[in-house]
Amino acid sequence: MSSTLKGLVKSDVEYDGSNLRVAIVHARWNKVIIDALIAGAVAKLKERGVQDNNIVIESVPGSYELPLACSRMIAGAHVQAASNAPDLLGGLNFSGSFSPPKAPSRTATPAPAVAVATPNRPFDAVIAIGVLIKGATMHFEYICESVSHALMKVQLDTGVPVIFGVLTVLNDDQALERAGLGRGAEKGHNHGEDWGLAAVEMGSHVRRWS
Ligand code: DLZ
Repeated sequence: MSSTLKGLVKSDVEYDGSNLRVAIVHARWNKVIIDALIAGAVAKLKERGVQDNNIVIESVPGSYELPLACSRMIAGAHVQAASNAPDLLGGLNFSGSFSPPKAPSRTATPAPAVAVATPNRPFDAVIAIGVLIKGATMHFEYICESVSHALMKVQLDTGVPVIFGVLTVLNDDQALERAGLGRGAEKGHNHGEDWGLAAVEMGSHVRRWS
């Protein structure tokens, strides 16, 4: 096996995503690059068996909005899941600023015995995708710093993996190369693919650890 000094080493395990539910929340700034990153992430989610109806995609204006969107999507899915399928929440811990899930309504559809591909199940992982390109002012530094810290806080507060799919680059070419759209002979590597794989791996780990 060849060894590389830098970059991600492929896992020996092929994680199975067939029973996972994953959200992708993306910014709309720098949309051409964003679209390629989303396509890369979705391709790898599907390759690992995540079903179409278990991939939920939402957009927000810019990267600064990503942490709140991730937080609310995680909380919202838990609340919906609680009212639709209470037993699916059995093993989950809530911490931080979560309000407790709503009590299930008496008329709710009886919960399935086994977790299956259903809308409203809690998310096993969320991928936050944004592209921040340095400009002439300090905007970039402030947004990068606050977004990265806030996304880490969301995953630690909720216990749901939040994959850091935010490119923080110095120019357009760096962004294009990291989305597999490089303008030179080398198109670069689409990091969205890594994020899709990371979501399945972390979603699987957290299920096992819960
Ligand atoms: C304002 C701004 C700037 C200058 N640059 C970017 C960027 O490169 N990538 C990105 O995702 N968003 C950018 N934004 C928008 C902010 O993230 C945010 O949407 C606005 O400040 C509104 O809160």
